[in-house]
Amino acid sequence: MVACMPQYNLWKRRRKRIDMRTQIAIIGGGPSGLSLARKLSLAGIDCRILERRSRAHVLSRIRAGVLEQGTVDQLRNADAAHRLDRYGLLHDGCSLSDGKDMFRVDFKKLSGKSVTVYGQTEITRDLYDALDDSGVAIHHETESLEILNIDTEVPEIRWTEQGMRKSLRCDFVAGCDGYHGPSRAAIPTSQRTEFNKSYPFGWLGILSETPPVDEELIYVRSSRGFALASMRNPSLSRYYLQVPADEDPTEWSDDRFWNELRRRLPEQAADTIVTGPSIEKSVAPLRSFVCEPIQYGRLFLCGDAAHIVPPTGAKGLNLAASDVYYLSSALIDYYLENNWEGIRDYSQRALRRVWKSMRFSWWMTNMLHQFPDRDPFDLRIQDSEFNFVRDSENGRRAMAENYTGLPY
Ligand code: RFL
Ligand code: PHB
Repeated sequence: MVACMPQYNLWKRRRKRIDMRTQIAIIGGGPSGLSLARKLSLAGIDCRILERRSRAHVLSRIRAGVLEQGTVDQLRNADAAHRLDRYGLLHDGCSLSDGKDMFRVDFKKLSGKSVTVYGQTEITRDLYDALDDSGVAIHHETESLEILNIDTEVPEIRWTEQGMRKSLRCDFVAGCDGYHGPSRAAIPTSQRTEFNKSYPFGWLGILSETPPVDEELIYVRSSRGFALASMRNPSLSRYYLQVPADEDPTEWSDDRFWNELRRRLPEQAADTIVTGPSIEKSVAPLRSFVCEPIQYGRLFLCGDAAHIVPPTGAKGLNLAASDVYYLSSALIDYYLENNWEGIRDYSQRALRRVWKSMRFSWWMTNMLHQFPDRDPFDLRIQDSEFNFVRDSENGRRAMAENYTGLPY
């Protein structure tokens, strides 16, 4: 028995759980989780972030590029927009093309607002730097995360980190863990409804260290499929092509990509393409998805954990920012003013705005892509939708108002 003791103590030490306490446990260190943490910490509310991946991995994900004015304002309020203000590109409009002709939608003139082109990777980096300054704890490479007791006053998160078991008790849980994270599944299936639409295609995207084809974005509805010419900065281009949903990106050499892009862009843009090696190439599926409600007990979902839009309207990250606005305001009102109203109504308030962007992204996607199963009637309607935007100032105004962001 005595001989067994050291081994028993070692086992006990290994099995021992490290217990922690915070006000808000934030699951997921993407844009939603990081910006929520920043806003809460500035208001003096204690929080911790639990992120499944390493910081380097999170920072290497190339995703969104277009920010609504409201998103920029949120980042400024969070004192995390110094680099954005310096390097972000203000765009007062964008162009639409049918593959031959091109017309401009003047956001500034039609809606009084602009958008800012600034990569999600940069936003994430800025938020990490800001959080380092405010001393918020971020646990990386968390494994086997479990969300417990969300319908009680003391929810608990358990996980493993570097082989150690950890537990975090909290007042509230923010599920900011993206579409595939565990938060949404913690709401019992009987208590949530999921609305789903998938599209029979994906986007093949590349990033290339070449100057963009134009000063503004060009969305193209070509007979060969949709194409988008976007950018990150004056010497970094981002291009997308509509491809079948199950397309293998390794089937696309750089030359094949550039040739296809040239065939889809209108001539005036195709002639100015500067090609070069791609530094990233991947296929993203397109999906519209909403979970209702996005709160249950003391758990609140934010961003992609709650909803997904196809990227055509550039709304995903912007919706994450509006969810964070509603949730951070609700939590701040609760802790600072003892006011429960925002917490009670979070799902309803956030989803009212989500559904409007859901409609816009679905509408842009429908207007600009080639659908394999469309009949001649559908095709004429699609033509008319595009022609209405081209020919009617009110059509373009509606697009400008939605694209630059509806009010919170
Ligand atoms: P994220 O970015 O998916 O972050 C979720 C985080 O949670 C972590 N996680 C976990 N952590 C702990 N435990 C677990 N078990 C976990 N499971 C997951 C993940 O590792 C991750 O770090 O969600 P978030 O924060 O809600 O942010 C949403 C945005 O990333 C997304 O909406 C946008 O990228 C969408 N999007 C665009 N949005 C725009 O507003 N404008 C655009 O121009 C735009 N372009 C795009 C896009 C998305 C794209 N793809 C790849 C889907 C273009 C593309 C191609
Ligand atoms: C991007 O630059 O990645 C981008 C821009 C506009 C979109 C989608 C993606 O609609």
